[in-house]
Amino acid sequence: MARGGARFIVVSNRLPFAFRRGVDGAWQADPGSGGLVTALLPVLRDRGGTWIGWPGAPGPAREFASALSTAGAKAGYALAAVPLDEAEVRGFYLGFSNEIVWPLFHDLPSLCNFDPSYWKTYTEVNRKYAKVVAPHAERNDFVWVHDYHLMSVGSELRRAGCKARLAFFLHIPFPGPDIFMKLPWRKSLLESLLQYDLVGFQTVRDRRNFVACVQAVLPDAGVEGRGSTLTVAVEGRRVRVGSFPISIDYNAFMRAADSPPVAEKARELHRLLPQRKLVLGIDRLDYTKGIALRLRAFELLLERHPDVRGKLSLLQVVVPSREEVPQYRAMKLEIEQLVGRINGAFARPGGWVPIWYEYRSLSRLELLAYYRAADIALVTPLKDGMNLVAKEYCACSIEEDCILILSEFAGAAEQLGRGALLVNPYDVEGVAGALRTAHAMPQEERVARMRAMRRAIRRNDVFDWVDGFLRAAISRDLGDFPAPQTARGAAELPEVPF
Ligand code: GDG
Repeated sequence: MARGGARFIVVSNRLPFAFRRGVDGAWQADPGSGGLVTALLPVLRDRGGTWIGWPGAPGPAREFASALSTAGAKAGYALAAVPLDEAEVRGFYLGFSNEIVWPLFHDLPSLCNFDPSYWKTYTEVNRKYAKVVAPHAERNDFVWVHDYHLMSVGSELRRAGCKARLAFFLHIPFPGPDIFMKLPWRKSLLESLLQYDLVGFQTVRDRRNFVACVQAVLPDAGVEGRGSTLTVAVEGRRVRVGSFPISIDYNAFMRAADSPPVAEKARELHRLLPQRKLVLGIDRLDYTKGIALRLRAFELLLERHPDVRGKLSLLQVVVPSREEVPQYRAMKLEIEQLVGRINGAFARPGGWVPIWYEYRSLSRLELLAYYRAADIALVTPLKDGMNLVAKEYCACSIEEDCILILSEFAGAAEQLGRGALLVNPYDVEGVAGALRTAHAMPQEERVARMRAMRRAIRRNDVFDWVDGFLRAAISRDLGDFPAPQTARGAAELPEVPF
């Protein structure tokens, strides 16, 4: 039951439900199970909150109304849909979000398609989200907007006269000025972000980059304060800017990894790999993940160090994504050619196969069993906001003797850098060297490193992340909203099914 007072409104590109048509042709909603939903659920329920987003399928809002109210009643908070037509999905989602912001913010400006029509549609669609949000958001309410698709929702809400408290969190990195200045709409975008009361980033580096861009583009803006949360003073307003590294539901992952079905599946994998160490890579098919470079590093390891042949196998899972885009199809082909080349050079009939490659999405049970079975995780994105796979792997390493090889350009490196073997993903010799070090690392060192990482994640899990963000949002005269620590109550809620 909702308590009185300020309401909590979450806005994200997609609603946290998967919509599918039932046998009668009507939409049905299946709940998502990510850490973000789990962490926000207690606050949403406690405050009588609303989650607003695109259902992820074309169609007018009325078509989703019944599925949304049934799903909302079960979930314990309200849902509201922002319907998008195909042209909007093309310009706003596939276009501006994925062809401009995604590559630019991951430091790959040469992959950007700065089509001016994308910016126009992005602004219009952000206005559309704001129109759905506005009737739900009154003066003391708290609106938390998520991610790069929706950077202008705050300014559109202000333009519509919204007086609610507005906060924004960016899940991907924020680039430095050298890269950001290439964006033709850099000033408008920064001005939009500065309409929020709080702007949150994954890492101190992202926050620094943002402040440097503000200073470069808006010389009249003043920056005050020190420590983790700064204040940008602009046009008489004060905007808090902080870093809030996202995390996982550590206890839920640890418990699930310890469950009999996961343990059995992990044992099954080991039976298939007697006397061998398993190196795991799990990535969505994307150019930011550095999959081809990682395969080259593995190849180099096998070429230069014959002693590891037959002793290490790489299990590389690539989760299908955006196969309709030619660039992604080409990337898939490159990965598959490399796997073929490496296995062709080193595999022997009836014996060891260097790379096991799977192009599919794993079930939750398989994912956890792979985490549990792997001796070494190879997480080498070229750039990543955080990278939850790295944290989930550590949480599932319940024997505490596994090794994480982690890109120094993943946000997770800021918290896990003391335990992980940090690598530059562009340096194939360095990655091959880290694999060799991992292969030879004594048990004592493995345990010490893994314990340090598990401690860091346990002490800052996803509930702490929600608390920290809300605390920063309310620490300045933000009245009665909402009691931080409520999120930790999630431990008493039914577990999200794996
Ligand atoms: C953004 C930012 C940031 C992966 N493969 C399978 C599977 N997964 C799950 C993992 C993990 C998630 O997907 C991927 O984690 P990311 O951290 O890459 O999250 P994204 O939402 O893709 O990315 C990123 C994040 O937001 C959070 O702020 O860390 O930097 O890009 O949870 O477990 N799950 C299943 N099968 C798979 O095959 N079931």
